[in-house]
Amino acid sequence: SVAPFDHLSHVESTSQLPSGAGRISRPNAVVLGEAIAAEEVDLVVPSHDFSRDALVSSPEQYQQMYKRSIEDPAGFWSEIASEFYWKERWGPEVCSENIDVRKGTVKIEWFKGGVTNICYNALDRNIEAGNGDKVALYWEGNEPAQDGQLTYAQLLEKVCQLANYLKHVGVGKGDAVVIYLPMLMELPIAMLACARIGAVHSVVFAGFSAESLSQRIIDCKPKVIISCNAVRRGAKTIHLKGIVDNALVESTENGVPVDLRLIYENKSAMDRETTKWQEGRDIWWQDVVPQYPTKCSVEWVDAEDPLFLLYTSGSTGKPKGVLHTTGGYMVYTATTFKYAFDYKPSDVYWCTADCGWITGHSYVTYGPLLNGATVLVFEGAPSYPDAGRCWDIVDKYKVTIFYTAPTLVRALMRDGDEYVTRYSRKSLRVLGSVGEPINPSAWRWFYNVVGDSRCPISDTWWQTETGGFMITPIPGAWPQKPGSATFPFFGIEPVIVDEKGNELEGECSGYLCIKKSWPGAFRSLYGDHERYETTYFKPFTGYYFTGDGCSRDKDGYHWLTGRVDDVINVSGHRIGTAEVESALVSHPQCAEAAVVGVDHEVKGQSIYAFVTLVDGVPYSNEVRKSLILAVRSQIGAFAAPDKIHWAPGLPKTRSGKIMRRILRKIASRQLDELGDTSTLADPSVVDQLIEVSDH
Ligand code: 6R9
Repeated sequence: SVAPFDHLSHVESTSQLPSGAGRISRPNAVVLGEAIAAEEVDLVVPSHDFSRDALVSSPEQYQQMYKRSIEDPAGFWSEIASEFYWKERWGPEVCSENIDVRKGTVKIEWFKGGVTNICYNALDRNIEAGNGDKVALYWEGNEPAQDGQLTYAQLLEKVCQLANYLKHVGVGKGDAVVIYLPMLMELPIAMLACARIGAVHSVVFAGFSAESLSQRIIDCKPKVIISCNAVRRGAKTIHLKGIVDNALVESTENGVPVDLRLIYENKSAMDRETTKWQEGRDIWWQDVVPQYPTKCSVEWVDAEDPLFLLYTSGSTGKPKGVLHTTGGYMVYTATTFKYAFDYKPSDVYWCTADCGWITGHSYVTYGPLLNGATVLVFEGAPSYPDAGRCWDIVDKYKVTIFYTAPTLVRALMRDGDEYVTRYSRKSLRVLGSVGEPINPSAWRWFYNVVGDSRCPISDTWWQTETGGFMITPIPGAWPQKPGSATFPFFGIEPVIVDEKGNELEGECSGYLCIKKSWPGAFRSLYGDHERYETTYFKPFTGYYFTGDGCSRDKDGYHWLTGRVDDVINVSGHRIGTAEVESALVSHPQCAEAAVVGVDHEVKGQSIYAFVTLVDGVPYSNEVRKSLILAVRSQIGAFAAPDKIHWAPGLPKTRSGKIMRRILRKIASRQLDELGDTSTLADPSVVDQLIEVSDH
């Protein structure tokens, strides 16, 4: 069915009613603007005012657009693509694809034959439309007093200077450039400069170890690496240049020396005198780039020419180089940004993700700038100097759209409401969540406390591989349910299948797959198309397999349950780790929880939960019992954890993802198989956990 909204016809007209009349006949629905009680199973209905001004104002309107996008994808996407500048228009076939391995090689192409440039569309096009003096980037440093800004015209000049330099040193179309930078404005500048000259950027998150960096360098063989000498994060100084040096020793030994290292002098963290330097090979950005002209001609590229590689970890083996191309990615990131955040030209948008992850690619750099938006880039840590920093920044820049991860929401929730309520936050209009399922209690806190029960939350489900949002609320269009990513974006046909690949209908739960391609889909894994097919298109033939579990409720809402590799099977009951975690975290004394499965003789697997309690609550048997009771009462006795392991901290990547691989090893006491822990935000957490479990 292309009409996931039929069942909601009873709320379709709320946006036409006078303000306040949106309270629909369901007793458990609230209008946007009302606080939500912790246990309410609810629909949060958009207010009259929000819907009236929204790009998509009603379920009906969404339905019409969605239907069109599925029935006539070529027409739907061509119309949108026509809003961009194309040197040459694409050919007659807007999309050609084969995602069925039985029919041959998997191949996805959008706007083939079209010739364009994403940097031109993000900058020059917006300047020509009269937005040259609009702020493109605000920058807030690690210390509250450090800041800066660039208008669209100024940003273009900076991008052109770097693009000219790169061309001068021999970087051309199709060449790889590795970028290892923190959240300085130079990071999006470097991405855009590569795009302008047709070079392929590969941003490596500046929290990765030398070993991870060298692995990526060896794989993509860049002509240049762009980095900086050091960065301050919170109270720490991190010597990035030293990490680059070590990575390059390793890559050189593996036959991949990188002869040119362009290093930005990040003065607030470290000056050049104290930076270890090799004359001739290392070049200071500030010494060369500003000498180049502020205009740089555009390298026009085919829609299917590569734009970037971004490495992401699989469950096994070396990191995969996810390859995105130009035209489809451009159209898709711009469109998803616009609708999922109900973008208005007056918005000030802040996404807390780092450009080292896909969220920073699509929703710090490309999606917002393609819309001519004002984007805030934040270098620091959200809890420095204290837990109120985010709201201080929101007030300082009058941020209207705030997009973050559930892990940050839960951390801030744990620090207490006063850090939030001390600030006005009046400018906020729309909130966003990404990276993992947001548990309903964190959703409610985000909604009630941060958003003052005024701002809809776009819980955007998507992946590095998908390029942009796949399942996401469109605020203003439909009622939300705390914890649900709601409905598919335009052009996306999600299906839920069972183990055998049969599509399930109605209320169901299973593996989430996608039918047909979409413009932002990745086109390959760099240098390993076979792995691309095996990982994503072979598990369920005829579909793209996401690796996520998902259920659909009776109203058609989608509930992501986490990676299927994190699903636990206890006595034949399939239990999502996220479900158990959500139950644990709903306990008032639980700050955070991570659940893994361990082998069990009788039950197949049993549930093992790592739990961090709220600051000041003593760890006791009483609390342990009441935590188990919370799971029993919210899910069922079968889901009760067999073991609760007190965790002073959880092993997380710097992007906030819990590394369950490590927890599984600790839970099953395979301590000599912990593997690489260098990408953890705080590797010492692991030792603490092992110590605790010895008691
Ligand atoms: C964008 C990003 C992808 C995996 C994905 C899923 C999880 C992301 C989510 C979500 C539930 C959401 N995920 N967003 N789960 N609700 N709103 O995070 O990309 O780093 O590749 O991770 O993250 O499990 O499969 P990536």
